[in-house]
Amino acid sequence: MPEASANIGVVGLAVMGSNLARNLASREGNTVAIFNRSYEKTQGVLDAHPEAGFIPASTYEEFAASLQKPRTAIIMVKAGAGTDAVIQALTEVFEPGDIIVDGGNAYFPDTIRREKAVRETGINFVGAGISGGEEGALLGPSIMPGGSDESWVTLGPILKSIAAVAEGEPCVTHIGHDGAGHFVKMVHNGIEYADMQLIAEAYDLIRRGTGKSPAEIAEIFAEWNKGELESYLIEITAEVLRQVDASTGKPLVDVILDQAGAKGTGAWTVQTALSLGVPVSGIAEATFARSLSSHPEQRAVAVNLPGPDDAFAVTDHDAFIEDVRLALYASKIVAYSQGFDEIRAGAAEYGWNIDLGAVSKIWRGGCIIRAQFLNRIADAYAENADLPVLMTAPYFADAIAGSQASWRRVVVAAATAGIPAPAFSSSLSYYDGIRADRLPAALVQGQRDFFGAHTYKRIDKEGTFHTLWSGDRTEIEAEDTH
Ligand code: NBP
Repeated sequence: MPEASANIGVVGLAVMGSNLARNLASREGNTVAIFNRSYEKTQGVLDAHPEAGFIPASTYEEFAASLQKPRTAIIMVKAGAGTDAVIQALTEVFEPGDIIVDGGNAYFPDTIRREKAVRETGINFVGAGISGGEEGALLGPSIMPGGSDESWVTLGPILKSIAAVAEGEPCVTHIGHDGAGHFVKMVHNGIEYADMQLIAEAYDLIRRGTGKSPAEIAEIFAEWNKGELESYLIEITAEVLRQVDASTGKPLVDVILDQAGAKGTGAWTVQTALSLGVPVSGIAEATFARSLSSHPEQRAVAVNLPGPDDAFAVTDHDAFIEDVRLALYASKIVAYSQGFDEIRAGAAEYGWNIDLGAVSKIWRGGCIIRAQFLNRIADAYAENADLPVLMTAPYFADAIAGSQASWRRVVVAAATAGIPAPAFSSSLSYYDGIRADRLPAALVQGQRDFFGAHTYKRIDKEGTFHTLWSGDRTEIEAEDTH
């Protein structure tokens, strides 16, 4: 058995695990034990990175023996059955007080279940969302750990040592207990879906409205990246649009099949929001837009459906592009506002004490949605930690006030031209809905009472009421039994 000389271990040495292990090994004070189900991968990582000083293990027993107590291991394997298999194996060789971290993309209810089961053995289980992909894992990701306060004491310094740093602060914070970290990572991904869809709609509108080439639009995005939209996603959009396909000489974006894939975190965000009753319409539309794109058999039969007669002709290109920029900014504010709303609702439902300002700060570096903009969110929550609607914070309310005329023009232009802009238009509808003094929900309540005696409340007196629709149509006070 090896000497217990590693302070941290990594299980699972595919792309994410091997990069995370190298990141850990590169930080002072860390000695990293590594294990992979099939030993070839372990050998491959050892051979490729002798400088890392890894301590390899070929069995779970050897792996446990190589770790100092409390033993701390980060699992980076395929989410699902693989994660359960590794947890089972580790609980057999670890002891009470040790810490098992799942750094994969687990669905948060699984993390809640696993934490509960592992806790019974006296071992700590931490579900940690890790964002930033391959490069983030190697150079510094944004990390969203859940789990117990006890495990954070040991884990905190290790995770801080490998996380991205934004404005001098490590992009990691203890999000909350059990599944809180994976919940927040899930919503992060949902916001990412919305942000990407909004950018894609902006590109499409500019291209079809002005006839500019992808390379020209890349320059517009590069310019936008110097202002309030500055973000990793805007930056890489310019790179993607600039790319020329080597085999055809065409813009790469024109030869990529227009069917967007998804690994499911957007769907989880929307499903969870539906269960919590939180309207994350921007994230939902972005998720559905990917689904719509990925049904070629439907698109093939629908392609001949009529659109508007007139061609889309924008006369003032510069003014239109500025309108699209502002529409993108306003819609983005809505998407983030909705995402934070979901985190707030999740925290209330599951009893997590989540600091929303801290969440926005750890997303400033390392992750896919990293952006300047997140500082403004942190400011908003610093001002009022219980802000019920993020976009009502003065900075965002002013930003929308300055954008809304453009936003409305863009949504009108898209609808008139027959160009799909589901995220732009649903964000605007959400904005108009949430700010409405009165909504037609009153009529919906009337309809519900008519066909199902679901009852309604009145604006002018307490109580629950039902109208005798099939009788003399008088109103009676009623208990809501439905
Ligand atoms: P994969 O998701 O491709 O998983 C491959 C790894 O899982 C290999 O090490 C494999 O071992 C191991 N594994 C499997 Br499959 N079943 C196992 C089992 N029953 N017991 C033990 N090990 C098992 O790796 P990845 O792409 O590096 O991703 C790792 C995690 O990180 C995933 O949860 C993924 O969702 C997440 N991820 C996150 C990001 C991000 O940006 N945060 C990006 C990509 C992935 P083997 O070599 O023996 O087959």
